[in-house]
Amino acid sequence: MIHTANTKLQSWLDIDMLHREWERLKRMKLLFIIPPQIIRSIDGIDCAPTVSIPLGSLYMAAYLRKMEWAGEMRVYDARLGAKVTSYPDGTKIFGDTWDEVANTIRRYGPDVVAVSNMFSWQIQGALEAARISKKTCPRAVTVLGGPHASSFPLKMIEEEALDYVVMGEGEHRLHYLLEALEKGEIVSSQGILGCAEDANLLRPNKKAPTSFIPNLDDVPIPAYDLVDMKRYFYLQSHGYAPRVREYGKRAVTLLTSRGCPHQCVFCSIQTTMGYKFRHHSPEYVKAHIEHLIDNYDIDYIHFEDDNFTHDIPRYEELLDVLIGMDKIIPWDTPNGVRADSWTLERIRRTKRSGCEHLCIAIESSVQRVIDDVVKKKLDLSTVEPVMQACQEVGLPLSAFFVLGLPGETAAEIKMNVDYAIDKYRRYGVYPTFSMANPLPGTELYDTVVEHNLLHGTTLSAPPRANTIKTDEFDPEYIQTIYDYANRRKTAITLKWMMTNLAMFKYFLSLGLRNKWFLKKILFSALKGVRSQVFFRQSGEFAKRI
Ligand code: B12
Ligand code: SF4
Repeated sequence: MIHTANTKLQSWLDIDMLHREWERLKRMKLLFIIPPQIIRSIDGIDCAPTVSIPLGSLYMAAYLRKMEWAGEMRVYDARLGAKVTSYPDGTKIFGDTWDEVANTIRRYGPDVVAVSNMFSWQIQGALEAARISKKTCPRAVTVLGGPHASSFPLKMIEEEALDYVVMGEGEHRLHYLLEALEKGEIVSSQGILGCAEDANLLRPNKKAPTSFIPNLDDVPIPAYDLVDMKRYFYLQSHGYAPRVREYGKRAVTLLTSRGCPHQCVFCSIQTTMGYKFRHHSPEYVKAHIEHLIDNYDIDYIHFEDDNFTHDIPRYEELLDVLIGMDKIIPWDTPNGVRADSWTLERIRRTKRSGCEHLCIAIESSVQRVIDDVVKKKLDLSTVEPVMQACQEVGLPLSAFFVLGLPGETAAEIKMNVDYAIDKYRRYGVYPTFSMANPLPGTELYDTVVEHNLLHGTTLSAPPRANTIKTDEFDPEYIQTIYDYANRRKTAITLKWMMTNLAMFKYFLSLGLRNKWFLKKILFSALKGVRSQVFFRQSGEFAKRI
């Protein structure tokens, strides 16, 4: 009797298990892919590869969970393999090899592959990942998203290996797409292109053709549990961090808002994140930070909002949150914040809340250039008092300057560099110079294309590439002035390192552990020394500036 009952129970359990297994097999499988990084070189030196937590994919995954999407998902960051492979065609990648990428896709057998691409200059890697996916798993639907896809959707949808291109924020769009695919419905929604005709659904606004999530708190805290956070911290503290100020800490990037209402000519943020400044509530930010401390023991935050200090009352509320935390977490703003809107008291509170380094975006020391060329809303007269105040409070400050925008005169570019160096001498404001880069989706890009100002053929060139020529200056001049700026900066850096032994030791230990980092440092130092010598010797060269 007992035996029969047990057998019945057993077979009932088995049926239940089989049923569950069947249900599991029926569930859609989604694979997020962050492709290996393509290594490009400038002046014969390879750009150092970097690794960072893939926030975009983790936000989308968290949103799918919140919406109780019934499928199964995995995040595959192919960069985490952290090795370099060279291919016969001369390309080099960092992370897993393309064969390993194919094997991972094959093993998981996804129904949908969601490829993420953050930088235009890395788009080839994203397209290759989609092609490999089509080859290894032809039935899987491929989707591409990220800033480049948002700027060039029509170009991207021409790619055979891509079934869909998603523009702008992906959380609600990916959810909609997955549900439509599951139900076998026709996909028709603004910002999702399955073919060129879907562009008809876009808004007429060229720069921000999609709508954006109105209430950011609707997006839950990123699904960090889907990635190996320890691996990111490990690689970041071994020289693969994009930001060097981390001192090997467990640092994270945090965004408390998205979008920016300004329209600087070189900035492409509106295409992905829109003009409207939208922010999380202070409660959300507090919960996010606490989640990261409790689960991942983080000890450093990079606030990378597009315009972190745009809304001053909300910034003050954020400071209240940071000051009120059980433990003060050190933070910085490596993406740059507004150079105005600061008072001595605000800077004091900023420091008290844990800020270890502020970075302001000045761009040019010439008001005409700021107004007419950069088109940034900034009153230059407000900047110097901020420098003085930071010096008084003892808050380290750095500043961004951009060199070589069409419309600038050669003299103005030189004035910009001299201003930056002068401000370092007087207030210790560390300068960061960039060459203007026509990012897809920007006014600068349109100007460069329209007036044929492109030097060479490389649009979406890697950072530090010199791509613009005008009647006023040629790329050689920009290179000269850039080298001049960096020559003067090298002296500053060396002095700074000597007075900061801890930093010097840290750089040295990173260099010993990571050949990319070592190369980068040696290259910068050599370039600095080379231009010191070169500038002294070559009267002709020196005359140009
Ligand atoms: C943080 C940051 C960095 C950090 C990254 C660290 C990190 N933890 O990720 C670092 C320091 C590496 C960095 C460096 C640079 N950056 Co940056 N960076 C950013 C920033 C401010 C935030 C990135 C982020 O986390 N966004 C948040 C998530 C939610 O957004 P997301 O990744 O775009 O994903 C969303 C959508 O794009 C979409 N989506 C993304 N992938 C997919 C995939 C699918 C399938 C779908 C459906 C949707 C989808 O949905 C996501 C959720 O909404 C962005 C601006 C921004 N607000 O995004 C610039 C940005 C990405 N950077 C930019 C640039 C230009 C650079 C530099 C080239 C600057 C320079 N001259 O040095 C360098 C490149 C360095 C390198 N090695 O390649 C540009 C890229 C433009 C472009 N077309 O290339 C951006 C857009 C800023 C801008 N103003 O234009 N950056
Ligand atoms: S550079 Fe900064 S201020 Fe200018 S549009 Fe971009 S995010 Fe806004």
